[in-house]
Order: sequence, then structure tokens, then C-alpha cells
Amino acid sequence: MPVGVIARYRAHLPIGPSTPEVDLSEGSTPLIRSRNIGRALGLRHLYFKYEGLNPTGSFKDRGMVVAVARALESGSKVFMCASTGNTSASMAAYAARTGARAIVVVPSGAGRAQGSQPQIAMNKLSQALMYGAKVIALRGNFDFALETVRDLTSHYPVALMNSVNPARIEGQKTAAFEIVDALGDAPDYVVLPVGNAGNITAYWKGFREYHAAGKATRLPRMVGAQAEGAAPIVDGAPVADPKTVASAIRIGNPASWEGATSARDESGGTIAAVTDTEILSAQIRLAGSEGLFAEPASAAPLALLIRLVRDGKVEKEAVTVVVLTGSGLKDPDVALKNVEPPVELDGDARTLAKVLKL
Ligand code: AN7
Repeated sequence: MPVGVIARYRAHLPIGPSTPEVDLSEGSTPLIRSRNIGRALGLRHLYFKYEGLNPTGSFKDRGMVVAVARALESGSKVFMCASTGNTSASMAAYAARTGARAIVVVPSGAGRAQGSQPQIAMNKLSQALMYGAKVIALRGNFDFALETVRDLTSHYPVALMNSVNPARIEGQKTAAFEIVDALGDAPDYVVLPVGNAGNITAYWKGFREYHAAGKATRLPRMVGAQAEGAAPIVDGAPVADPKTVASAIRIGNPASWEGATSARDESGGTIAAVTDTEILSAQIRLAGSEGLFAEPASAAPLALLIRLVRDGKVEKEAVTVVVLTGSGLKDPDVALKNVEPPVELDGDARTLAKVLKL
């Protein structure tokens, strides 16, 4: 098996003979069949695309490797992005690997006291810093950070690595290819979180291209999940102060808004909002009954699927793929708030057995 998405899907990517070879062995993530949630919901063919197994722990590596290869090809040596965390971790890793300079702008929250922390998950921040990126916590939310980075990169010789960079979308579409390659055809439903809306745009592009190439006989319905406090596409208007526990998708004005609504409308799908309570309960259910630990944003699509099944909107025989976009290890703080802390015990095997009711 070729290593990395460029080697595996080169013929479908904007990669030429002079594009430098870059990889961290990203992509080729498992499509894991549900053992318990599918049965409980009455769905016979439920799968999870486990993107947390990418080298930096999220799907972002697929698009980043292509964007980095293209940026290097055009002579760029400084990369920049605004990020809710995962894009920054990914960009910093590929910059480290290729000897480029990485500059990351993360939201630090609006109107907060000096010394406030970046409003991204701690382990994503630790990744960007460990990979050697310069991290700026810019006062304001993600949307302002992206606006600022777009402004700066249009005036300085710095490559913009957000998903407004078309190479990012090209790389991310390979996840759709992998799903078709694994199932032998496109599924009936693909359910995924929507933040800046690059990924739903990329999946839809991937499914359409594979269909046009004769590799799939049909197209899936695209189902997007937003968090209720950060649901601009569902509301039909930007959200000035987006709020949700799922910091990855705390985005009020998605850059690929139109890509998302096209994917939804052309595929006959839907984009709907779920509450933080639904997200956290889906996250625990996924970990506790499937052995799959995904970050809160990645649990949003399962939360939405549970609701759609309850409302009778998904046929029992449908082949459904839920995309788990990022690893649960990214955001331990949110996870630990929702589980019982360890029991502290001073005792021997006998007292331990008693406490455990063995
Ligand atoms: C785990 O890292 O926007 O709709 O700056 O990290 O393509 O934005 C992350 C987004 C879903 C939403 N799941 O994808 C960033 C960033 C996870 C994510 C999304 C993100 P898009």
C-alpha cells in the first residue's frame, strides 16, 4: 500500500512531477463497523471513519500534506493559519517535517482579562508548540483570527494554509475515496461535523469525482452537524459570538459556507444543530459502547444521527458512515468533566475487592 494520501491518490490530486514528496503516512484510516450503537439504534450498516488515527490526530493531515507540498513547490517557506486547534497542530507538524516556518493564530476569546488562555483544547496547543510553531493567541474569536490571517497573507510572502486554500480541500476529499474503496460503493449517508465547512465541501467533491470516474454507482446524502450555539448555516446567518463546548467547531462565519449548502442541497441531505448536552452524551456513548474516543466536535454527528433515527428519518437498511474527525485525546479537559474521578483507596486486595463488589 502506498504511504500517505499523495502516493495513494496521486492521480486524483493537483500533484505534478515537480511537486516535492511530503508525507507523515496520513490517511488510510480504518472504517470501523459499529458493534453496539448500530444495533441499539436499529441500523444494520453503521460505520465510523476513524480520522483520529491520522498522524496528528485529526483529518486535517489529509489536506495539509497537499497544501504543504504545493506551497513548497511554489517556493513558500513560511506557513500561516488561523485555527480552533487541529489545523494548527497539523500545519505545525508538516512545517517541522519540511523545514518551513509555522505561524499559528488561535482565538483567545473576546474581552477577556489579560493572561487569559487560548480558547482551544490544551493538547492541540501542546502539539503546535512541540512541533515548533510560533503561536499567537489573538484577542477575539476564530472568525476574527481567520479574517486577520487572510488579511496578513494577502500582503506578505506567507502561505495561507486554512481550507480557503484549495489544496486543502483536494487532500481532504481522499477520505471519501477511502470510504468508497472500503465499501465497494458510496454509502447512503455520510454524517460529519461542520465548522468552517471545508470538510463537508471536500467529501462531497470526493464522492462526485469518484462517481464521475465510475468508481461509485451512486452518491451519498451529506448530513452536517453544527453545535446549537455555533450554527450559522442552520440559522442562515453568521453568529457573532459562537458558543459550544466543542471548541473545534466554535465558528460563527464559515469560510466554505456555500460549499456546505451545495453539498447539502445537491445530495438531498441536511445540516442541523445539536445541543452541547447531546454532543457530550454521544461522546461518552461512543467511548463506552464502541471503544472509540473522539473529541466533542466529532461526537456531534453521532448526536445528530441518534436524533434523526429517533425521528424516523433514517431507513434501517441504510449504509451510514459517521466521520470521527478528531481523537478524544485532543481535549482531555472536556472529557474529564463528564466522568467520575478515580476512586482513591488505601487498602489491600481484600478491601479493593469489597469496594469493587466482586
Ligand atoms: C475535530 O482546526 O477549523 O467544517 O481550525 O477540528 O472543515 O472546519 C477545525 C475543524 C470538525 C470542522 N472536527 O471541520 C481548525 C478547524 C474537528 C475539527 C471540524 C474541525 P470544517
